[in-house]
Amino acid sequence: MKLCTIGLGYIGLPTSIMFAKHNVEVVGVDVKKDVIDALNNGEIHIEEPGLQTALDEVIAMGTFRASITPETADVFIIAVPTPNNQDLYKSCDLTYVNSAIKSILPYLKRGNIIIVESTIAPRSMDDVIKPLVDQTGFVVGKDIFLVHCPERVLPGQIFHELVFNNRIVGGITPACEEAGAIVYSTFVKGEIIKTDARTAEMSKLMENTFRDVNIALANELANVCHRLEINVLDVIEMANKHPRVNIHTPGPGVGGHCLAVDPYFIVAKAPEIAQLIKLSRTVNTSMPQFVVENVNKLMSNVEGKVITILGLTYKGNVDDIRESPAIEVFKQLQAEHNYEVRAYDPHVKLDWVIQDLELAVKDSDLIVVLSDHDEFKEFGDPDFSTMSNIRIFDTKNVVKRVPNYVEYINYGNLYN
Ligand code: SAJ
Repeated sequence: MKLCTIGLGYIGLPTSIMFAKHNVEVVGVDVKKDVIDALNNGEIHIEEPGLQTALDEVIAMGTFRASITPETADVFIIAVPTPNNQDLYKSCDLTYVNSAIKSILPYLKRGNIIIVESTIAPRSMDDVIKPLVDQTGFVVGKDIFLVHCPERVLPGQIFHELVFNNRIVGGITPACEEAGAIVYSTFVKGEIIKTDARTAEMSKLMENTFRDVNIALANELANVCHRLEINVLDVIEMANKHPRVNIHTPGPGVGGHCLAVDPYFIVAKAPEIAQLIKLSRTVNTSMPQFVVENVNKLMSNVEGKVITILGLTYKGNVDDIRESPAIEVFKQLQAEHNYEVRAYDPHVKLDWVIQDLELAVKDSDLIVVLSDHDEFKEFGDPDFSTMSNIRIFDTKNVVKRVPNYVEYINYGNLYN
């Protein structure tokens, strides 16, 4: 089997490498020349546990190479981004998917399988993507097998989840479902569930929407408890002792290219019906403001004006800052006059991000923890005594051990 993957980002690259590890000949295609060159030189451009070792392995096996142009293959996988449009309900922007599909059309042969892994709005396969393939004259379900197989892996655990998660294979026709299932049986050990394309599209979107709505509930609860001076973290711990309750964890907001994006795809298709989904987005996008208001309160009674943010990524142990609420908090705090806002994140290599923790906290008046990196769990180092006011505001409840001279504040005791 030969596979041509379009898009070598957080999903396309690990997926390509996984197939290559299983002796599939893989050509990974991306529009970014620097990414292609780096990969062909054996260097990865994203952080993901196990990715570098796996790339080394498939390069040594000779089963993976990167290229700027697609080529003929048996299977094509589309794994390009689907951002929100800048319209009223932030609908699904299929520009990259459409151009990826168009880029492979000249290379199609009878018997080819095209799999869209990108997250897409409900009905996109039937209403937008199939018509593009129809233009070739090939008959979908007979000559070409068109499938939506949404990616559902968790960044940080991609290699494990690629193999062990269940896989939804949504075909335009039953023959397409069968063809797609065979492709994934190469390495998937979870169940391979066959269905139609529109059920696959909607179930993927609902997985992330379920999580977003649940996090919104936790964030709203944090707000209510703060107003009523109740320890929200204790409330959640206690309520979750009930066998059928699982309140999620409140935080500075919801980020990443999935939960902060996908629910809008449903809302945009049925805005007058999807009220709860819409409201949950509003609650979650309001959380950076909640953090900033509380930072202002904490800073109101100190002389100094230096704030150090720990963690800029949308969640712990990744390098991804897309839609990160931490970035939003950083921007809002910077916009407030008078503050000197510093950022420290060992996973984010940007010139304005300080890489030395002691330097970042020196003379600082408040540390605000916004990502739950493992590095923040235990602070043996650095010596916080260099701070002017020794206080930590931990929005992720991640810091488990701080020196006893540090005042530690989280959502549970913020109202004190
Ligand atoms: N978060 C909270 N409270 C929680 C859980 C998460 O505030 O209780 C925040 C995180 O800090 C982060 C955001 O939510 O900002 C999203 O993080 P996540 O770990 O829930 O999910 P993602 O975006 O990294 O990956 C999700 C996963 N979907 C589900 O768990 C249903 C993953 O399986 C999908 O493959 C991925 O979206 C995707 O690509 O769609």
